[in-house]
Amino acid sequence: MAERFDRIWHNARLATMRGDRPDLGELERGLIAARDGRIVYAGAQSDFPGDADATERIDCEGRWITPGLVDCHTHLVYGGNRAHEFELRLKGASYEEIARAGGGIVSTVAATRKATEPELVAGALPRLDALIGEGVTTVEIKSGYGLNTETEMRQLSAARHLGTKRPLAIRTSFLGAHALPPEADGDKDRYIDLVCNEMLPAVAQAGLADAVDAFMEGIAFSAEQTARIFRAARAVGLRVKLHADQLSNLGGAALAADFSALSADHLEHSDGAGAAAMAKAGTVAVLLPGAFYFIRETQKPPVEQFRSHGVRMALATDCNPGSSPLTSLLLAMNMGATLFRMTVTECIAGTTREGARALGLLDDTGTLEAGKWCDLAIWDIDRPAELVYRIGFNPLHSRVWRGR
Ligand code: DI6
Ligand code: FE
Repeated sequence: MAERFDRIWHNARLATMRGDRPDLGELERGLIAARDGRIVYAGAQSDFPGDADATERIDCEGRWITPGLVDCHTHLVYGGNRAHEFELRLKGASYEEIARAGGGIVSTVAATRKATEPELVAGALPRLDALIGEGVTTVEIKSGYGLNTETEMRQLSAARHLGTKRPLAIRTSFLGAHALPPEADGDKDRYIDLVCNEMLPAVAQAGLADAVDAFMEGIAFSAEQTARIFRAARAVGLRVKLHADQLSNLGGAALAADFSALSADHLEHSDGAGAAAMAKAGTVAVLLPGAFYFIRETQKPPVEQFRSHGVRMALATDCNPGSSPLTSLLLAMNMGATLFRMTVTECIAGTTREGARALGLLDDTGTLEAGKWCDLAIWDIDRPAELVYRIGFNPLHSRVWRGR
């Protein structure tokens, strides 16, 4: 008897992103078959049994299929916005002046603390919908605009809630060590005590976080404070990630590697030693060209060092109200190529396979392979390079999440 499938996509061109190939794993006459939300077959149409039975058959008319896109670094849930600060900056105000006048990250913390969970969800939905509209099927969302237990948990809960409102997978990261809240009176060590002893255990207990992140930087937290948080994360069984070497080189990449971090992110100021440590630990480099662009950074991440050491590179939006108000992963790909000189293959891998790897989800998504979730993006393009080459154009034809 012929095997039964829920859905078959035929007459497609596939960018399977399989394995470690230096290319996209292209297949000209490809077919994908799914059952119970998982890919059962992704390969040549000619090798697929012609008598297979399916509830639905979709003729892709030669369109390209990539894995559904993965945005592996966002701060999508927050209150208010910072458009006014942007105007002030254009008139010449410095970041410090704005911060002293109650602006900056602290203003987003104030707005987030005031917002209810439904308000946070409603505020984030248009941003999430923009990502979904470009074929995104998995999004990571961080906390870090609450900076107290109650609001951090509300932010994470809102992030989880978004996954019940839209058909996509949400992964959450607890970023209590994002900035120092005003009530901490400048005492970073005491605030880190609170993060390690109260906030993180409460978040872990409630099952609200899939990973733990921190912002290691002169204006944020030191290597020692970051290591304390990472040890606390380890104690509750959570993997870590790090905002590392964004504005200066404090050795964040190497510290992240020391703790077998899933990823180290930003990395503009990282060096060869950091890249070598990351390669050895299997820590993914998450590059965030939207933040580089928006704060008009000039120091580029050491992409050539990452390549030569064999560090995997992912690309993400870093969607946040202060340094990267970006809700287009396609634009992030174009910026990865234009600003960081990443190749087309690196940009597409960075928003599929490597994004999944940076979230610890590679067994389940990020490539077109039997056994993985059937998360697909189907594109009206003639060659995959168009996903990277165009600016501000969305060629998505349709999106499939878990086989639908
Ligand atoms: N790095 C950044 O660029 C953002 N957070 C971080 O850790 C800035 C966040 C903000 O300004 O709201
Ligand atoms: Fe970030």
